[in-house]
Amino acid sequence: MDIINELMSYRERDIPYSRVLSSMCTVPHPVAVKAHEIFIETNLGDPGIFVGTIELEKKTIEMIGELLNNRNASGYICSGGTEANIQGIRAARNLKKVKDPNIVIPKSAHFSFEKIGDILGVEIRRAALNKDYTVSISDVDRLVDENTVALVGIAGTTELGQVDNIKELGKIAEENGVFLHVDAAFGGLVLPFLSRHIPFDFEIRGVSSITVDPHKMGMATIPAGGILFRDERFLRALEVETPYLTSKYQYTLTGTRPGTGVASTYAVLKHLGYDGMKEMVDGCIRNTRTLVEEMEVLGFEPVVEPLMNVVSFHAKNPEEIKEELYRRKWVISTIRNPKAIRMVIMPHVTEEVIGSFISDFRKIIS
Ligand code: 0PR
Repeated sequence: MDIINELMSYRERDIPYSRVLSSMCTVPHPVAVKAHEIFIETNLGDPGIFVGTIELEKKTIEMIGELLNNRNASGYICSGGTEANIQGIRAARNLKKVKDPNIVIPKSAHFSFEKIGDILGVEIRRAALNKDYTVSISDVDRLVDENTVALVGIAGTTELGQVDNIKELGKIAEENGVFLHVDAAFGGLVLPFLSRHIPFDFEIRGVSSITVDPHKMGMATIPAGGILFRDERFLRALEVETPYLTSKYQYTLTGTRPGTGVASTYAVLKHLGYDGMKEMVDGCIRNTRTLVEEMEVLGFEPVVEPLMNVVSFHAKNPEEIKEELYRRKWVISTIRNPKAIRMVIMPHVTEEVIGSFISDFRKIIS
């Protein structure tokens, strides 16, 4: 057992999630861990062997599709939001063939779009933001031209949890004959469970693809990202031939890929059901409110009133606060524009965690 002890000694140096208020990942649900174990050796890169696992993936996509108002959505469980965004844009680029393709994304988009520009050779045009940090629709309109293959809207921005006006983006997409990819890596498993209806998914006609990551608010084991397309045509646009495998074509970005994400995603959604997921999301929203109230008492105002469980607070010296907290073994993050400290209130950030965080926070600002 020497090796195990050695491994443990490394693992023990990791910071436990109970001290982490900066992450969009969380402790997986116990049923996800169980599912992960059962599927540990599966490889969806060769679906002719893992016949049951690929069937389970179809059911999982159907379940998520239903949540996102499209039972007929097609897609797959991938390594995360980065891969999902790459594949969404790659499908759009392959379907609308132009010589110098560009995409129009909000300035608030996740840094995975930097990689997309580089890998796919599409020009990235960044649209300005409104005062509330949602994308300016008029600026998107200004940036679209005949070489635009896709627009991107964000449903749950990484820094503020803000949701772009996807309805209006959908109209521009339809008017210009371009695709609309919605990055709901985080919000995709939050928004369907909020009491307030915020349209962002396939219910909007112009939406062609959605990124939604079970390894964020789906409490699945890492890696479990998701890309869903309105219909199968998009998957066909991603296919390459795989002559010697059990399947003739492959639409995924990676070859060998785990079935663990599929199983753990399915297990959590099935086990908790709609009501259980709503309860989990409600809890995170409640805790976010508690945190905001406590921070306001200490003189820190949120940059925008949080829609979901991501919140940033204006701060004069965000980096100093972050470092001081890190010394006390708390992890938060910072944003640069505007200068603010950022927190994500995942299921592991309980009321108790918030209480002890605030008590330490008070000490460092006094
Ligand atoms: N789209 C959005 C809106 C995201 O917020 C993220 C990740 C991605 C795409 C990319 O997803 P993957 O990282 O799964 O490829 N947002 C988090 C972030 O950058 C990822 C993260 C998670 C970072 C946990 C740190 C961490 O501890 O903040």
